[in-house]
Parts: sequence; C-alpha cells; structure tokens
Amino acid sequence: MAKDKVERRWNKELDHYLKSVETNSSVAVDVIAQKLEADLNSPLKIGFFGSPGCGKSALMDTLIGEQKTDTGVTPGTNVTTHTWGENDSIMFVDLPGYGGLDEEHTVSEYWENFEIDSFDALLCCFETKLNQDDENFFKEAIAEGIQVIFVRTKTDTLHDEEKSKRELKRDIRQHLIYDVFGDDNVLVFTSARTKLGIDKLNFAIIDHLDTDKKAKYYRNAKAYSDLFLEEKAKAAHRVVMYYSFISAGSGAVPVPFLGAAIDIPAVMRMTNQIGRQFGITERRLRQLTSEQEDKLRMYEQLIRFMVKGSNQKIMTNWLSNNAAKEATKNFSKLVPIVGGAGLGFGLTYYTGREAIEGCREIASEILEAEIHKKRS
Ligand SMILES: Nc1nc2c(ncn2[C@@H]2O[C@H](COP(=O)(O)OP(=O)(O)OP(=O)(O)O)[C@@H](O)[C@H]2O)c(=O)[nH]1
Ligand SMILES: [Mg+2]
Repeated sequence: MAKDKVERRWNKELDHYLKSVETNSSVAVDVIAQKLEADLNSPLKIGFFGSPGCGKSALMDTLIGEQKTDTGVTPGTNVTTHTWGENDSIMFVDLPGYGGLDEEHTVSEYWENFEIDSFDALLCCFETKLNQDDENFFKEAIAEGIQVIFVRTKTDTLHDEEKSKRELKRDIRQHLIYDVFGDDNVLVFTSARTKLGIDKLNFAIIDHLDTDKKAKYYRNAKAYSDLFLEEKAKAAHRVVMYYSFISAGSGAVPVPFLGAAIDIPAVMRMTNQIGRQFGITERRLRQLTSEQEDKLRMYEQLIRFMVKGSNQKIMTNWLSNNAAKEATKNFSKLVPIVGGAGLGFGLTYYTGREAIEGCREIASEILEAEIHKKRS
C-alpha cells in the first residue's frame, strides 16, 4: 500500500481515538491504558464439539497456527480447555461428543456441565456423519437459539468413484445439515492437512462474534488469506494504542538523547506481540525466496526485534535513528493532549505502526510462499 495512504489511515484513526478521550496528565494516561488493557484481556470462548478422532485438535492447531493441543491422543469424555493468544484470553474448549457420554446424562445436564450458553461460538465437528445423540443434542441447541457452525473435517479424504467432490459436498450439505437442522445453518468443509476451507471457517467464526471479539480473533488467529491479514492489521491498532499510552504513562523514563520520556521495555513487548500475532517466526521466514527477502529488506531491523529478541540498547538505537524524526514530525500535535509524554507516545506509536505494516507485508509473502510450496 502506498506510504501516504497508510499514513493517512493511521492518522485518521489516531485522531478519532484521541477525540474520544480527554486527558492532560499522566494519571489520566494510565487510566486510558488500563481501559485498553481490560479490552485486550476480555475473554473469547469457542467450543469444539465432536466425536473422538474427528479432527478437533488438528483443527484447533490449524486455527491457532501452532501446535497447542495433543493430536491423536486417547479420546476422553472430559472437557479440555486450551488457552492461548494475547494474555491467554482465548479459550478453545474441547467438548466430548454428547453421544459418547454415559446414558444417564441428559441434554440439559450436558448443557449445564459444559456451560454451553457461555460460548461466543460453537463448532460442531464431524468426520463422516453425526451420531443420533449428537444430532438430537444440536436440534435442541438450535431450538434454544444457540448458533452453531457445522464443520466437516478431513475433507481432503472425501472421495467417491461415482461422484465428483462437488456433488459429494452438495449431498452432505443437503442430507446431513439442511434436511436435519434447517437450511439456514452454516456448514464449512475443512482440512487440517491441506488447509482447505480454513479461511472460510475463520470468517464464519468472525461472523458470530461481536465487534471487540472479532478484533481479538483477527489479532490472534493465523491468517490464511490477504483479506484476513488486512483485518488483522486493523485490529492490531488497538495493541499499538495500548502500548503508546503505557509508554507515555507513569512507567516512562527520560532518555536524554531522545529528549523524551518513554517506557522502552513496553515498546519491546509491543513489537514482540505484533510479531507473534502475525506469526513471524524464524522458521516461517526461512520459507521465503531470496527474491521475497530482498523485497522485505526495509523491514529487516524490525523483524530482527521480533524473531531474535531485542535489548534496550538496540531498541534505543532504533528509536533515535529511525523513529525520532517521524515521531517529532507527526506527533507534536499530541503534546497538548497527552502532556509532556507526547513524544514518548509518538515514538511508540510510530514504532508500532511500522511493525504492523512490516508484519503485514512479510506475513503476506510467507502466506504466498506456503501456498506455492503446497502446490508444487
Ligand atoms: N487426512 C486428514 N487427517 C486428519 C485431519 N485432521 C486430523 N486428522 C487425523 O485424524 C486423527 C485424529 O485427529 P485429532 O485432531 O487428534 O482428533 P480429535 O477430534 O482431537 O480426537 P480426540 O482428541 O481423540 O477426541 C489424527 O491421526 C490426525 O492426524 C485432516 O484434515 N485430514
Ligand atoms: Mg483431541
């Protein structure tokens, strides 16, 4: 994206945000940071329902973008919760299939035990078909107003001598979902192996969430399309805003040759967090071709912070050599708003902006490299 367009978009959002807050002391700055922190920490809970071995764990790992669960382990009848994402605020809850439980369990007991009402989204995963008990359970859930996303897992194995894949999918959708639960239900075909349908599933989940939780999901889930990356970058603004206020708050320390008070450890936490949310790791960077690497040279320094860790000295160098000029130019307007800490705010904000724009470009190239690798 053109540099001035990026700049304009960021400035617009900053203006918008600053208008909604009124502050002129570092105390108020801390209060705003606390409020932003509470937003970032608010929980998001997604349930994965499905019989043993249908591929729930593999699917969770695919959405998270790294191995967080034990795939292919002993099936259980217990609920397991995997917490991940920013401040461990996302819960992926592994729910045992209803039909696999003792007969004495009634639907309402299951419901209460696993607090089905508390989920922001509920995924019903199945491999071949749903068993009768599970079917009854979801009929009742849907009648109660719970929205369900049906997920046909392991779609890479879908095969029939007589029918095309398309016909097979159409039949499954019609007979297993529409005929049973009604044709306003969503079914997504996925494969944890080929990543087919994962982007579609991401957007189906997003569709079920309210605005703040959408942003949280975008920030933390692995992107499988440029559109998702685009949304991730937008949602990550909130993180930059948070750290900018932190950096201008009571933790700021004067740095003489920057001429500003700033919380440098907070700036480092920010760049690391952004790198993590875009899935920038050394292993993934190795997939890039030398051509792609050349294209990304301009972000080299920021990437180094993310994958190799940073220290205060390196970060201070970056701030004084790269960020200071831009921050002074663009953020003098902040001084009356956030007080003497305006420059610390601006330095952090500019660094966050560069980190996000860099990560977006890099993640997009990584995505392309991964798709290319899969095809070849
Ligand atoms: N071909 C194919 N195999 C898959 C896919 N997803 C999972 N599997 C395999 O299916 C088996 C079970 O996958 P899991 O993800 O552990 O299934 P689960 O639903 O978590 O199983 P439990 O935890 O035992 O209930 C493993 O051997 C996986 O490798 C897929 O998309 N395609
Ligand atoms: Mg599992």
